[in-house]
Amino acid sequence: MNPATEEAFATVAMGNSADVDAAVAAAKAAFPSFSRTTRAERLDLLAAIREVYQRRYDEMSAAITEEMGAPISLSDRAQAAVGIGHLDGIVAALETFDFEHRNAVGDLIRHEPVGVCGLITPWNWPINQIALKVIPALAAGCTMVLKPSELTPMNALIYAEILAEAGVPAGVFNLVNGDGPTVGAALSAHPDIAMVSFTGSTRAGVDISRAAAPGVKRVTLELGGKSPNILLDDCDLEAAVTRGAEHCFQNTGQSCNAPTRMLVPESRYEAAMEIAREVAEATVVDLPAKPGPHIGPLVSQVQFDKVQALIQTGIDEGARLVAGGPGRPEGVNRGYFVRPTVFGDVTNDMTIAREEIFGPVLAMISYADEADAVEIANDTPYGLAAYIQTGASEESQARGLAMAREIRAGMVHLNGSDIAYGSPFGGYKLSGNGREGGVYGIEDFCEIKAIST
Ligand code: TXE
Repeated sequence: MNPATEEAFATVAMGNSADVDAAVAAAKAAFPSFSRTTRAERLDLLAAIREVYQRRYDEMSAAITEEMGAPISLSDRAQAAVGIGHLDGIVAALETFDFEHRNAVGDLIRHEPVGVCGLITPWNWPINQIALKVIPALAAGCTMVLKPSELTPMNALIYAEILAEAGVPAGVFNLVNGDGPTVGAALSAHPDIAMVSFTGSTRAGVDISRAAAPGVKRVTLELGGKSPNILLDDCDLEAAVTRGAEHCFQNTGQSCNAPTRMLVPESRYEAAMEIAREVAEATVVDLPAKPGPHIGPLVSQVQFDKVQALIQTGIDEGARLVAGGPGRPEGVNRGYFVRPTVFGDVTNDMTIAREEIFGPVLAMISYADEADAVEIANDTPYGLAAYIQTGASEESQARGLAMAREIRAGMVHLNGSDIAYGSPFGGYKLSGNGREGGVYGIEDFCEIKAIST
């Protein structure tokens, strides 16, 4: 479905457990030979994938826009670009990855590919999440079965063609489309699958862990978030609020690491809400196919209903509606478009401060002092990302860094900086386990063997 028009534009077959069995059998048959390939052979393979991906870049970008509604400029600049960025991060890690060494006590320590992997991915940054699993699995020497989100199968089909064209040997990579309860559940429980790597909701992550438990499979999970964005009292308020609100609205709020809770010192709270209101009202909501910096629709009716319900809950629980609100933007009567929304007077116990909304909804919370800010930031069941905005002085930046060490989250971004490709991506608490990207991503797909001689 195209979420901007609510019309189907393609038909894709839904797989079933027999398809999973066939795909797993192919991956199992390919494992002995692929797991013995050399580092150099796998580097060549990744280079070939990069080249074909570059060639089909525009097709990838257009597919993501059509099936999940990201504006084409975001797909070009980010959604499709991360497919190459993560590949480069993994290639750099693979070049020097420590597959075998003798340790300090004289034993031989080997990293070996874990086996046949089940990869289950969501729809919000679809090729990002596929690349973050397929590329390190290949780098480690694993074979695999991918089940992409049933909402975004097209980019995954293009990716499968790219891998085939690049020369990935038959059976190494397999794709089965289908839904979670059928194909996802069959992969999670399959006796010939050694590891499941999942990105998606915490609910599905828990189901997958349960299904995988009897087989004692390795399960890595990248789940939801409710990331705090702490503005210190000496930051440039205009710049920090603008950047924070825009980031929260980016991809229509459908990012696991979105800075959804803005923590503002009491003395600057009213001013910050006014700036956020201006940003929300200046944020254009428009068709994904149009070029420009606007935001597009949510991915589906289900997500639309969820976001609408949570906006209403915010109002019902007494938060102050600063901008936006329920319903579609004025004049829009089809597509899963929602209004960029800002809530003030939010307390951290409100539903909109605790649950992942996955829409363009910013919750603004005031704090008394730094200790209070850290406490509120950490008072969440999630722990994926956090953001800290400081003043320009060295002292202020040092204060930000000291605060970063106190935050229980997998990634902390100071002053708008980004985690580089190759650094670990993942979370604490209900945000998951394991780390994707770079050397950590390859390690996740390896068993470790000690050989005493
Ligand atoms: O996710 P699901 P949904 C969060 C976000 C969003 C909510 C629901 O808050 O509003 O989850 O989104 C597969 N066994 N995130 O319902 O169901 C499913 O087919 C095996 C955060 O779309 O988790 C798809 O491939 N697999 C997140 C994938 O899981 C199962 C990104 C994701 O779908 C399964 C997406 C099962 N029992 C949503 N049930 C992030 N971390 O970025 C579902 N799936």
